Amino acid sequence: MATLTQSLIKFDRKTYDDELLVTLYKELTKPRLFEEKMLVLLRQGKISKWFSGIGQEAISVGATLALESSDYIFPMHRNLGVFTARGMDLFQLFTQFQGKMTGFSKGRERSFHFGSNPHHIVGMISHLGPQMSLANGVGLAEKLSQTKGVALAFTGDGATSQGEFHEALNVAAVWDLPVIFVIENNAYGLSTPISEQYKCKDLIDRALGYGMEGVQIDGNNILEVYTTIHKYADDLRYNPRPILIEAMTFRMRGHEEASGTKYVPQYLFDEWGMKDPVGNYENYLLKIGVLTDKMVADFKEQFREELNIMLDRAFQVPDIESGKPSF
Ligand SMILES: Cc1ncc(C[n+]2csc(CCOP(=O)(O)OP(=O)(O)O)c2C)c(N)n1
Repeated sequence: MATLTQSLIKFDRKTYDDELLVTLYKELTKPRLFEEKMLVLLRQGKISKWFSGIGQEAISVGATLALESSDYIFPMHRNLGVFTARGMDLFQLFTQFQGKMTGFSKGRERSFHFGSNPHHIVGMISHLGPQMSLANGVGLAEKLSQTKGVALAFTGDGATSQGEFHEALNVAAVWDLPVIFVIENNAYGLSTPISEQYKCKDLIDRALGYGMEGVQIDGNNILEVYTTIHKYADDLRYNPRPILIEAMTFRMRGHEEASGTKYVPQYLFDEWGMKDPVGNYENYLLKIGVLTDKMVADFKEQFREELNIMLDRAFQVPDIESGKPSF
């Protein structure tokens, strides 16, 4: 994990108590530690494919913790933090990523294209855009049944160029559906930079065209993500309408781990590395005395140990094809 000497992100704790700040820290750090483990396994040939969300964790985690656990979330391929922040069982997650029967989708889909109804998480649709229309369906059901729930759909900057993005946002606006659309603008859609992706200045400029509110936030600032989504979610429950949120961030690794990053200039990694969401938030909490070095070290050690135990258990589960443990 990046060790930063100073905080480059301006955090505002508002009236949040220490307990909430620490919960946000722990949940923010979990997907990072989880992923660091997965990247090692990938290099050892023990998992076959991985989409990294390193550097984008504040969006998944901040959004998930800002919602009620009954609100439906529609994650994409870089939203590991949604699964961990919703408290999904780590053993089951590992077996999901290994394509085993004990995974959430019983050996199908493997990484990221899975959901879990008990967790109110709808599995990612590979075509990217249709997620947003499905979120509309949930928003409509919530509105008609007056259950006061909201739906939240994630999308990347690349997927905003798909027809379904426009259709979904238009319908959501016309029908006043309680749906939060979160664009994770991480500067690249595979190898296409945003300068070749859209011509408007910012993606929230599109909100005006659909007749909805749009707000741009620092996607690396967990407190800003949490505060913004919490505020809108609470409001949408009583005043249903869609919101477009553009969370600015950066994809710190390749599109997927095998595809490399040759087309990304090094200075962008350097600049965004300094804005690391985990390291900066950790520094901030250390500085204001909410965390101590010992609390940080103990938490990381404990969580890494839990990951190792769950991973060992997951490897023992028989592989569907061979009927034997994996390793
Ligand atoms: C219709 C369609 N075209 C292409 C792909 C392959 N694909 C999967 S993710 C992706 C990049 C999407 O970029 P973006 O929406 O910016 O999300 P990011 O990967 O940057 O998080 C592509 C091209 C796909 N899944 N579906």
